[in-house]
Amino acid sequence: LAACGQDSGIDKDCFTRLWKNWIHKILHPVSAFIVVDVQNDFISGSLALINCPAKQEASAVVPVINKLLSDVKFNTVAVTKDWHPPNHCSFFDNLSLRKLGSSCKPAAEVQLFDTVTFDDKYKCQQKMWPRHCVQGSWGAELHRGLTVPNDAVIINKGINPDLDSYSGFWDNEKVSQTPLAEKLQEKGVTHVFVCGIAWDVCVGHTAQDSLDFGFSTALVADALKSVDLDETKAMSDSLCRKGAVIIDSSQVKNMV
Ligand code: VGL
Ligand code: ZN
Repeated sequence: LAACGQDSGIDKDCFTRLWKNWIHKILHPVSAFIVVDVQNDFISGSLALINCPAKQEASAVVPVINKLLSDVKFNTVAVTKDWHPPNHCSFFDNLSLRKLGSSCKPAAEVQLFDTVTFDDKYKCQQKMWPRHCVQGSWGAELHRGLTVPNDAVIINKGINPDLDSYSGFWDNEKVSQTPLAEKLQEKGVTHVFVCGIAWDVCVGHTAQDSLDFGFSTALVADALKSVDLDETKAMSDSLCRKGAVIIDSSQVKNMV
């Protein structure tokens, strides 16, 4: 086919584009593995999932992810990190730095894990989390047992002090994008496999945006841990309605 492309009189760049954008995609899935927020704070730090309603041991995702990284030849591996500045709007202990929206209860009555709105230019809803994943802190480091490939694309998110970013692609208000979509598109990725922490928060929102960008999207069930099981059910139902599939890590190899 490549030879035919050169001799057929079709312009070479045109043929290369045709190949990359259509023929190769039809013949071959191009896979990306997105590992979401496998960071100390969610595993044994300030926002450890074991202390959240679902009481899940988040470190259990690490060996499952490592096995996939060694057994499966993904075209691209991306690793996201929640990477907040100290004055981030999602931190409950920063509440006094901001003005609450008029429909909110008084600041003195707001509690950890409540949702508030700020009287700022975004006016978006924000859940109050404990201080977590502060840039450069131990809690923001990836779990030491995770084997991150040398060529992994590292995506830092939640950097804007005034906006949270659950997805690895976009902030919560879709004001700005991380480089993730561009990196995947550049490599011709067709199929995305998502895993990590937390299923019902950052993993779910990442999968959602992956679908919106047009990638076939699978969630690797045994490499996911949740904050809350009701929220996980709602997230999972919503993603499945949009075409996501939920698979077991043992199935990944046959889909790449
Ligand atoms: C996350 C809560 C706050 C997550 C990030 O990675 O799921 N959850 N920030
Ligand atoms: Zn966060």
